[in-house]
Amino acid sequence: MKPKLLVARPIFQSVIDDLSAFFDVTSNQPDTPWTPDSWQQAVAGHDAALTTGSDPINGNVLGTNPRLKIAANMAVGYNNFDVPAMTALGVTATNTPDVLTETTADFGFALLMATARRMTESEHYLRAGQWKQWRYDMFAGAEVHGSTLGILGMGRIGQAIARRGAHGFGMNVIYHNRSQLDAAIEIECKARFVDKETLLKTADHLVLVLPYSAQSHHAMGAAEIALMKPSATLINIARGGIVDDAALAVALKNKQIAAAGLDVFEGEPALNPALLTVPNVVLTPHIASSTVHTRMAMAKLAADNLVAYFKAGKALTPLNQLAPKQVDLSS
Ligand code: 8YV
Repeated sequence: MKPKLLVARPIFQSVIDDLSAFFDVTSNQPDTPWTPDSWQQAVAGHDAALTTGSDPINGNVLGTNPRLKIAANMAVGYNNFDVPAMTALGVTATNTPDVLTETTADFGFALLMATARRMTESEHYLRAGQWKQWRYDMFAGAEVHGSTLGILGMGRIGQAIARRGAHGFGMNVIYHNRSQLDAAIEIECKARFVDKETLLKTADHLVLVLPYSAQSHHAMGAAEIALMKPSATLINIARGGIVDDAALAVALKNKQIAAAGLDVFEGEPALNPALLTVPNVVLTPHIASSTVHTRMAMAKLAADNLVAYFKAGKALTPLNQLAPKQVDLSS
């Protein structure tokens, strides 16, 4: 009997077709929204789940679904997983590292540029028919080339953004991270480690690329934003909750910082309504990894993790190291 797989959200049909060779697949291709209860019930009776960043695998879901052996997240971030609880119950967790690094860094840089150069604000003005004549100070933004790029969280995506800034735009790159990177990586990224306060005070453009956790919750709150330069921009492509969005909206309104570019939000897809009332913010709906090629690579890696687990007893990109759970497919 094939293992039973639940695919939580719509994905490429070709990936579903490939998975169907190995699994008895139940797929939410119509994208019916889950409630906590319906999600918990849906996972029940499945050996495996292919999840996205909004589908929780936590104590409640695990507690009522003893059959679950693996959850493969189609995302590099995995704050929707309670990995310690999964590990304790022998449930393998996987994510999709590497395949989205460069694409997400491209988007981070695009958002930085759109924010610094006020691209969406000026487009709205143009579309509203307000452009009557040229003016010397029209949508005058901040310089990108040669400026100081600050990166908070210097993992794979942070490093890819640093390379773009240093090598492509001649930026002076500084970063802060839980630990300082090896000298060879710092040299390659032309990036210099500084403490968080120096980072916030010095950056002309600050990009957040750190994982979300209890420790990083509101890592950028009112006090941290207050340390930034009035001319600075703040870019969040990491996770909602890292920035205190209410405090940011106030800071943008008061021009405490010049502008922000946000791809992720606290409580998304809902937004703090105050963010919609300030013009100096570029808002995108969590699309940093969204190119056709990269989303396909993410879906395939999530699928390959599932197949490898059941075929070879070991996932390709596991987040926890476990002996595979007894695979009993008789029921
Ligand atoms: C995902 C992301 O598309 O990989 C991540 O961590 O934030 C995005 O690339 C999103 O989480 C949906 O799974």
